[in-house]
Amino acid sequence: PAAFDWADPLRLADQFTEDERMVQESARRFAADVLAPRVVAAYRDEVADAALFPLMGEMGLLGVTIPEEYGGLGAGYVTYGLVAREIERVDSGYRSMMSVQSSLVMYPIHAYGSEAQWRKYLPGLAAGTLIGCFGLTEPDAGSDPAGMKTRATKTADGYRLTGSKMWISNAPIADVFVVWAKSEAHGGKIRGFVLDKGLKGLSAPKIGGKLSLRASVTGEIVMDGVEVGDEALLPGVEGLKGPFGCLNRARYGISWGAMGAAEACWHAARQYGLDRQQFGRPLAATQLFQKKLADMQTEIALGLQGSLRLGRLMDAGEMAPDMISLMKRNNCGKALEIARMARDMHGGNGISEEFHVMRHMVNLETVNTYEGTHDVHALILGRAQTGLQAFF
Ligand code: TGC
Ligand code: FAD
Repeated sequence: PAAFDWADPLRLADQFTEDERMVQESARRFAADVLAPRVVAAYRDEVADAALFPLMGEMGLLGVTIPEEYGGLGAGYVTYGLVAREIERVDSGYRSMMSVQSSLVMYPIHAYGSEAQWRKYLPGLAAGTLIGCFGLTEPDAGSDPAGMKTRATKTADGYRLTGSKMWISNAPIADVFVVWAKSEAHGGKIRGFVLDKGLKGLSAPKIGGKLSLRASVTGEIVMDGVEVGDEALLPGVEGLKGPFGCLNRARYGISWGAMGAAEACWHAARQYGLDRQQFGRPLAATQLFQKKLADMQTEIALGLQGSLRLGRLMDAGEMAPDMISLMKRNNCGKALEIARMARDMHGGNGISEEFHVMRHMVNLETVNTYEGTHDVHALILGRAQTGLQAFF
């Protein structure tokens, strides 16, 4: 029989191309050399370091799927997933910074934008000299974004935007704001706009007091009659399928990222169990400890294999959004359970920042909630298999 690699039980790595492996390796090195040494302090002090964007850009980690002509890597969705996995192995907040920039800002500008918008924004976003954010959620419209109140009214040569967005990753440090609003000139349909920092009436105050995702900054976007020209409109899409088209990519990346965080917790718990002696033997020699490790290994191996299958389908142009709900929901839920288990297996040390598992655990509470909560994705899957709408 073939050898069994406990860390890669189903030989996931055999299924990547040489190019995919190379990008994964450079993302892993970047995460270990640049992100890991700063994460404990960044999390403790709640500092989102804007200087990380140009460093990620230099490594080619921003806009992995965007064509090279606009500064991207021109690679596929499996490569993008592997980058998310490696970054989130260190911290979900760092993956958030990367995935908002790539899937929620560069993707809509590329997929729905004009050539002028591509040229104006994509190279800077890919280099990380521009930071982007994505405003869909509002104080009174979270799981139900169709209930948004933000309005765009037509002016002589553009639009006036009024409303506020809530819980927006990167907003306080953003240069570029992709925001979604109901546009009166388009029959009240949802349209996307790209706003530049510094516009009159536009502000992005930081949301303080977060106990999760503290290495990534989150803010509001306040639009108090912000006036923009016609060229700020994203011309290529109308309706909720605009923001959802972006969310499909980000949710898919999160399915890989959450598994990266789960792997970090699993490996830490295994090592801790081998090192720590109680009752005269390693914790890892006990049946309960081994059962937990087996559960972690199994869920992670299956989760990664599912994300890989989904990535291959996306690269082949054969993805259905419900597949993404299945993988985002399951991998986030399993990662959260694994992180909680790893925290427990570390005993008292598990609550210390030095051991990382509790930081992953509280981060994953956010990851399980944003981009569609665990239950909202259950309702999407329930609707897909019964044909019955259970949202209201
Ligand atoms: P519904 O009737 O289902 O759909 C309305 C229109 O949208 C289209 N659509 C999609 N298109 C592409 N991909 C998808 N996944 C799509 N889902 C829906 C649909 O075809 C329809 O189009 P049309 O042309 O027929 O009008 O809409 P609904 O209002 O019933 O939606 C319900 C629900 C629950 C599915 C949906 O609203 C939902 O997914 N809610 C969750 C909201 C969410 O995910 N918010 C995320 C905010 S961004 C964020 O969290 C970023 S954090 C990032 C980070 O820091 O990493
Ligand atoms: P609610 O929708 O009020 O949900 C509360 C609870 O009710 C949940 O358990 C939910 O599952 C449940 N629920 C809701 N509807 C139903 C139903 N019909 N049936 C049964 N149960 C239901 N948004 C952005 O637009 N851009 C960002 O960059 C962004 N970044 C974020 C960063 C962080 C740190 C966080 C915490 C959030 C971020 N979000 C962002 C917002 C995020 O997408 C929302 O928090 C999420 O979609 C849930 O919305 P809500 O918080 O309003 O919760």
